[in-house]
Amino acid sequence: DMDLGAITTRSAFHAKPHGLTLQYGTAGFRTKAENLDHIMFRMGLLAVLRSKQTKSTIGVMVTASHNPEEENGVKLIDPLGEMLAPSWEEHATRLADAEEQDMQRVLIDISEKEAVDLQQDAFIVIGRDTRPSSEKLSQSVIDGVTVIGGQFHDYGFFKKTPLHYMVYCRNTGGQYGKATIEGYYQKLSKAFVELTRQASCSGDGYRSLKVDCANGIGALKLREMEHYFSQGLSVQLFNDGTTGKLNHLCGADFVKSNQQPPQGMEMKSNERCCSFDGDADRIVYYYYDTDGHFHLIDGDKMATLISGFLKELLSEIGESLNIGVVQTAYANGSSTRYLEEVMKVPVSCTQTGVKHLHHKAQEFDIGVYFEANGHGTVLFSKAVEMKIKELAEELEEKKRKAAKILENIIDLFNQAAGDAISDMLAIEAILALKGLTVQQWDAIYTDLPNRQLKVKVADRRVISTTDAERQAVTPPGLQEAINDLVKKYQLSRAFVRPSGTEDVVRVYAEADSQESADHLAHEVSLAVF
Ligand code: 16G
Ligand code: ZN
Repeated sequence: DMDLGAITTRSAFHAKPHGLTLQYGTAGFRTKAENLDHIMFRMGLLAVLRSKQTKSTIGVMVTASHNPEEENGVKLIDPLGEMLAPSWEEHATRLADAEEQDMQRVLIDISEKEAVDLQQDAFIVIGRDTRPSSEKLSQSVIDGVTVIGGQFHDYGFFKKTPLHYMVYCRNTGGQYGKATIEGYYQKLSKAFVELTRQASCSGDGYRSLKVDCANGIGALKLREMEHYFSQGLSVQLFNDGTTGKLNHLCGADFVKSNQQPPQGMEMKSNERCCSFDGDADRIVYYYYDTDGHFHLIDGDKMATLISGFLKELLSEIGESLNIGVVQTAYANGSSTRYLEEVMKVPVSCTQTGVKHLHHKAQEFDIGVYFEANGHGTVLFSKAVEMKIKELAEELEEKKRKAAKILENIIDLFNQAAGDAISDMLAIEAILALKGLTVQQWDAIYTDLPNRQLKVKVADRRVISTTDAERQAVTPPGLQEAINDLVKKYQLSRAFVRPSGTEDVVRVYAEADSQESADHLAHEVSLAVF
């Protein structure tokens, strides 16, 4: 049983700041690190209840990804490496908001509602990012886990992104690869090296890439695993955390939202470069052309490259497996048009946040999902995995070759959640196999000029949306105002949505010229007030 007395006593050491209310949002809880201690303790408690209920290992990750260094956050990872189930997000919010004297009641209530077997063992795995506040906060998680009788393993700071993968492996009996960091790195690298070997007859063989690590975890991870894949790719790291501040003027989020290169990186024209975000689950590519123009290659173009490549392989093996791409409202209009009209790939649109895309992608035999900001991966159904294994033994040479490539591609994509390194290796392998330069990849289609803005408002929750966030429902009149503004421009589109990670409203606009996109975004942001 739960020792409620002990929980209450411990909880006093993790007191909730008075009047603070927080919501479990798109990426868990996020706010200033100094306001998170009680949240961490309570999420430790909640993770144990979830573990008992699912009879599985649950993950707790302490990170605020691309947010400023002073902020932090926490999210729970469900048994198959997925984001926490929605009903439990509500429990998380309730538990976080409970005043000290109500905690016991809320805990009992959650246990009863979810029919948690309190006799059941619980096991929690914990990971954290490199923020200065993360270590102490993860101690508070552990405090919560242990006081309610859970066991745990702390993977420490350099092992964050694969935490999804670790949770998945522990719960699927290791059939998906060894549940160690080492095993994960090796599996990815082996698949990558085999693919580049298959490519070396066509491509230029040796490849190199510049990587901006946002002064975050990606640098540590790359340094650890580099030697496993160095036969196929040499990486040169920038913003590796030795001097700069996390996500400050660098990283995938900075590059994508400012549409400019990170500071601290030396770029020559036509050199292929990429940026991770601080926790290394996003990646964007870019280069300077010979005229000195900066070209960004975002998640949409990665999805296009990958799905095009997979479609070619499928036609070579002659299987009619269905492949689909999942995007969000932020996807550039040109990418959606290209995928649907030229590549004839079905495209779905979901709300922002990996869990929504992930869920939708599971509906396809092969589901490619990417947010424009560079979060994404590819999911393969069990049936596809089995079919491909069979075909890899096939006698006919062409089919067998294609199936072998697919086998490695399946190994390369992290099926539990996107990971910048796994995506990077997959992209590098595909470029090598297809013999494409970064310019040729970029030229698949031309992005519509676009602009993102954030607007501070008194209460961002007055804005609610529908149709995968493309239409505003409230406040009344807002959508009509946006419609009228959009009509003034060519090839235009705009939407607003409340952020799930910051106290702002986000505005997105695209149009036929940068000037029009900027104007439209500005006008829409005025309409939000
Ligand atoms: C979180 C989400 C990311 C999304 C972003 C949007 C995960 C793992 N991360 O970082 O997918 O793009 O939030 O932030 O789901 P926003 O709601 O502030 O625009
Ligand atoms: Zn991230």
